[in-house]
Amino acid sequence: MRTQVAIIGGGPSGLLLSQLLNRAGITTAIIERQSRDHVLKRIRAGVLEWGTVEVLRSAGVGARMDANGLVHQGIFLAAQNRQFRVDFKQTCGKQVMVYGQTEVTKDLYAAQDAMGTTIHEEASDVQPQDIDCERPFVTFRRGGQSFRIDCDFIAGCDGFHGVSRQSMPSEKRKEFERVYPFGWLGILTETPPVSGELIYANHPRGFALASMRNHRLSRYYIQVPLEGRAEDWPDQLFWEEFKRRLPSEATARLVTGPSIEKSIAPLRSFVNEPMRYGRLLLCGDAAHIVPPTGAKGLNLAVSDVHYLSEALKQHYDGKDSHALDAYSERALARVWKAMRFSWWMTMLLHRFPEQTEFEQRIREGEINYIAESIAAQSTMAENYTGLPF
Ligand code: RFL
Ligand code: PHB
Repeated sequence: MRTQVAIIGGGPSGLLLSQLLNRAGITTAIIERQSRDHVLKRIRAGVLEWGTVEVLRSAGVGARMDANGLVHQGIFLAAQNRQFRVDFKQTCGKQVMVYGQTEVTKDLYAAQDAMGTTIHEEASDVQPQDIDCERPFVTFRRGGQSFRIDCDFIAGCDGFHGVSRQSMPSEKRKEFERVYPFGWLGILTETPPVSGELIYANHPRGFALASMRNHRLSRYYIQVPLEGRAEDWPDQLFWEEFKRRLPSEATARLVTGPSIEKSIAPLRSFVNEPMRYGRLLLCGDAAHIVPPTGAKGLNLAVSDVHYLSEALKQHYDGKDSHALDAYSERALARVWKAMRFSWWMTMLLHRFPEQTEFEQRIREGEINYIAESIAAQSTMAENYTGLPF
């Protein structure tokens, strides 16, 4: 088999890259470890920056998002039983779209099926080969058979646990990492959201987030110790803890119900530099991870894919390879800004195990400062709604 760009990983990065390249007449093949069903069951991101919205539209997958997504022009921050609104429109003239990653992925699968792109699902032993040569290839096994795809480039879109990053020689790359000493317990529940816009709450017992998927489906999170498992949290215990951490003006409106999904996610900041080695180019979680507090992971994956698809288009148009050579540096410049913002939101809003009363007061002081300062709100809004790309 031969294609121009072999894409390892059929999550949002891989599917979107394939879609943008196919629309420019560049051929791709996607190799995914899991079944489509499995990929679509993973409940993850919920907030799209406007730049992401525009890239999805330009990829021809914006129709359902525009029909069903919720445009939000602000968020609430809460501490000490009070909440206030950060108005995006007023402070930076921008907005975000609340539309789940599951739906984005569903739209991308449908578009790729319509394009007739080959997606090799349930592939095992996936391996990028000869990445430092002119003629790289990918090998894998599927249904008891071995396959080989020859290509010009390999895009490593296989997430944090993928094989792509690991196939770069260790002396040619550097990892930067911070692991946080807590996780997020998330539930999905068929109840109306407690608030019209997201609430990010700091509380001495730990962080809480009230998010949503639509007017009938809520997504709520609480900070939990890493030692526990989701099964240790019966719904009633979750609701008790969630209620304690939100301001009472919100909990007065809270509708509880059974959870239809419950999982714990660890929090990590991670960057792999560079994002290219030879003919292997990394995108999304394969190259970097942010804690979900800033809602940046999927959005960074989309900006990487945008830069890479533009660079590959220039290369194949016969113009030049400057953009491809600059890909890693360009993507990393934006990654580090989102890394900083996600780290800052995480530090501001969470309770750390060794945290003193002094540090809790400092956090409350900063949140009170943001409540009173348009300058601080503008900075927050500008970063949350997404820096330009
Ligand atoms: P993915 O989604 O992990 O997809 C990678 C795909 O590669 C496959 N794979 C392999 N395929 C072939 N061979 C191998 N050896 C392979 N190894 C792995 C996997 O099966 C998978 O299908 O990475 P991608 O495409 O880069 O997309 C990144 C996003 O998924 C991620 O950044 C976001 O979900 C992060 N995130 C959020 N991002 C936002 O922008 N806004 C949010 O509000 C937001 N909330 C979140 C989040 C992530 C969360 N969790 C669970 C980590 C909330 C949570 C709780
Ligand atoms: C979500 O809805 O899953 C979500 C929203 C905002 C975040 C993280 C997750 O910061």
